[in-house]
Amino acid sequence: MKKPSRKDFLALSGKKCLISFHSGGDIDAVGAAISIRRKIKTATIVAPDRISSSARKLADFCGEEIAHVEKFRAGGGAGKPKPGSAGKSKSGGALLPGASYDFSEFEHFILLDTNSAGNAPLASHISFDWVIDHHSLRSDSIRARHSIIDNRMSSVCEIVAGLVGPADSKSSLALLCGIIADSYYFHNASISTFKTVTKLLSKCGLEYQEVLSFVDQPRDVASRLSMLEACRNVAIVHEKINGEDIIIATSQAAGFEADAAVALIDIGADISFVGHAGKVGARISARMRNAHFAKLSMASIMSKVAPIIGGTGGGHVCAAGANGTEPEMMEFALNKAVRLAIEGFGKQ
Ligand SMILES: [Mn+2]
Repeated sequence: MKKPSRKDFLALSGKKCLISFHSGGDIDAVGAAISIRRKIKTATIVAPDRISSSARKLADFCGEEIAHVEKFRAGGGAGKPKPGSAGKSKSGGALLPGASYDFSEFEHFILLDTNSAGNAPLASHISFDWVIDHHSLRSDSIRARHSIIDNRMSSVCEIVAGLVGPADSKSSLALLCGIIADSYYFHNASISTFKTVTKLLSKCGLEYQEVLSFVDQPRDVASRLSMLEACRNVAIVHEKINGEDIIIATSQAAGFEADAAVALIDIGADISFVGHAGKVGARISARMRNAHFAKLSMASIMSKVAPIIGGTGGGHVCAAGANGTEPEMMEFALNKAVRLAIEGFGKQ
């Protein structure tokens, strides 16, 4: 399939487009959505559920409305949402199981920052014709007519910056925020990332420190509680492999498992696996310190572990995830992930 071009993308101008992203929209997903909406003025951003506090601050600053999915519920929607109100309703703005939704007013559907049907709740109601993402392909990848999936990119914002560029200063700011956050403050960046960032920074009209204030939002209380809870429940494996000390931390959290996995790396683990066993679903987040780059891939471990929890997994070398439908298998899946990581190190 031919990679879509800037011209293909700009052909969406004037069309009724729906822009969405993965569950728990972060500043990369929402930043890219804002930037595209400012280019395609006839587009609407629809969040499948809650968005992060930093994403909400960015959307409010840019004056961008992020619509609730509730607005599109067939037979009695919640009415027009206020700007930046996504995630503030009783249901958290999330899709309700069993409810039907009417998105027939839209001609095109754009999915950002994920290619996995399991991670994009709207994929069960919508057939996305555009998928733009920087995660590796998964076995439940959505096959869109136009798809740009490049896991060498730091962020979906970097891909969007290269594809269409920013429409204005706020669009530049939105793209910058996503790149800074998802490159983990340029830990995972290329020369081209820095070139893009220089252009965006000169266009956004703000100093770098001011841009950082959007990315460095105090975390949601629920996220902080989850990180602390993950620390309390942590199981530690310390192995000496080929003369090297390897610390692997595993834990379970009530949510925000990606934040918890990052927190465990920050306090000393080389690799972390944090699971969330919910009432109906199971998710695992895997993280690895950059120092072990190229030795082992978290994406590959997650794709092998995912079938245990009845789902799919993938991502990047240092950051990956899995989701499935069998939470009761979580303990077993986490143990398997640890075994695969140790085996992987042993093979070096
Ligand atoms: Mn991203």
